[in-house]
Amino acid sequence: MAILSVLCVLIILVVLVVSATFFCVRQQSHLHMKEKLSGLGTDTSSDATATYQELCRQRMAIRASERVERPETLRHSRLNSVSSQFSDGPGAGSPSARSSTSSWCEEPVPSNMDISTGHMILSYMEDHLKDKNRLEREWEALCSYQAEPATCSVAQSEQSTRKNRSDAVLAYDHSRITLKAENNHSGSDYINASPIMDHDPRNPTYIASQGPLPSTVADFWQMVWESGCVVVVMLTPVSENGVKQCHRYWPDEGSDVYHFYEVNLVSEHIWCEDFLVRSFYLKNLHTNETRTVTQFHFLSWMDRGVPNTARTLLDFRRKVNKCYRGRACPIIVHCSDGAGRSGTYILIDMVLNRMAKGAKEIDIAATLEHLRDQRAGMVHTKEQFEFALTAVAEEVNAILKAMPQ
Ligand SMILES: *[C@@H]1O[C@H](CO)[C@@H](O)[C@H](O)[C@H]1NC(C)=O
Ligand SMILES: *[C@@H]1O[C@H](CO)[C@@H](O)[C@H](O)[C@H]1NC(C)=O
Ligand SMILES: CC(=O)N[C@H]1CO[C@H](CO)[C@@H](O)[C@@H]1O
Repeated sequence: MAILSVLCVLIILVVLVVSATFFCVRQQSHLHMKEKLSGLGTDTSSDATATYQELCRQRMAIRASERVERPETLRHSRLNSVSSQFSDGPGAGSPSARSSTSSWCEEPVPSNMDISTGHMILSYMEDHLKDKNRLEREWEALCSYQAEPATCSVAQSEQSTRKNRSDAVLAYDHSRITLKAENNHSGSDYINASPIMDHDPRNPTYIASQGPLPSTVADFWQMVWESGCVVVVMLTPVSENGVKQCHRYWPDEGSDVYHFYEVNLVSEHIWCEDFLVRSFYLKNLHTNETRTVTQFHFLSWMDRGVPNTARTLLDFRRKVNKCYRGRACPIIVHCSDGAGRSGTYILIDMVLNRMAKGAKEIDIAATLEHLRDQRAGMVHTKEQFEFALTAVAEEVNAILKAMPQ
């Protein structure tokens, strides 16, 4: 009996101490928050933004006829007439493909976040960004991180060699996308692409893939088909200073057939200088089944670099996720090698999604190690890692600002 009451008293004491600590931490992060808000506020609301929006409005006016269509609309009402509605050149689209409004707008910031979590994350980010040594140390530790297991015997086999764009990023044996053998085009189930899991170990949230080579375009569409993918995120220009980054794996206009996948370019909509959206109608010629695939193409992110502003990439991400709307299929993310820019994008998206789902603790470095367990070389440079931190902080800041006070 005595032991029991002592235990009870102890438990009550522990609970009291824990809540007191939590309260203090909260108070502190509120303070941090105030500073942070004033700090970040300056770089988002300048004339640069106005100029940028004006530029986009102008673009939009020119390309008003090319607005991207909602995939549902396509599936339900355009199924029979898809081949008649390519809208490639300005003004060339059929009237039914046009949308009445054409003003450029940034995707609104979602406002579903636990406010104290937001504040804690912001001060965590702030500490990282202020203390360059801390960032340096963290990056060094990440550089020496060894994924285990890390064998790539299939990727290195003679059959697969010509399917790798670079030998720096290969798919691990334990974490690679396998193409269905019965559909095999090239006598191999290998493609340089890795499933990336978040929480659910059976269903990948993303597929990180290298940009297709001329010889792997059919494999790429096979992967799109077999994974049930409806959204593709492309983060590289087709070529950069004359260096090929990715084969143009879609038709310039009309349709092309890759092995037995027919791809129709339905629309191409330029949102702004930095990115555009294409809508494809994909048909499996063996079964006659069809699907709409939307490709979001970010144009101004160079190999081993970072985007010009976090704001643009964040708006791009919101548009991707609005189109995706929490479906069950993985999002295919690719750049050239499918690891540097792709890893940075996935890191940002994964962290922000976890936060939106109410995660109380976010460790970006640990999240990156989790990504590197699944694909080699995710996030190539310290600048890219720092960019991911900045982008997360900026989005949290925007979400907090958008919340009712
Ligand atoms: C691919 O298909 C061919 C016949 O169509 C077959 O001989 C070969 O074994 C298949 N390859 C794989 C990896 O399943
Ligand atoms: C697919 O469509 C074509 C032409 O409409 C038809 O000849 C073929 O039998 C269809 N195949 C299947 C598997 O339904
Ligand atoms: C390890 C490996 O097979 N690497 C090859 C992947 O493909 C590229 C381009 O074809 C080759 O240069 C690599 O040697």
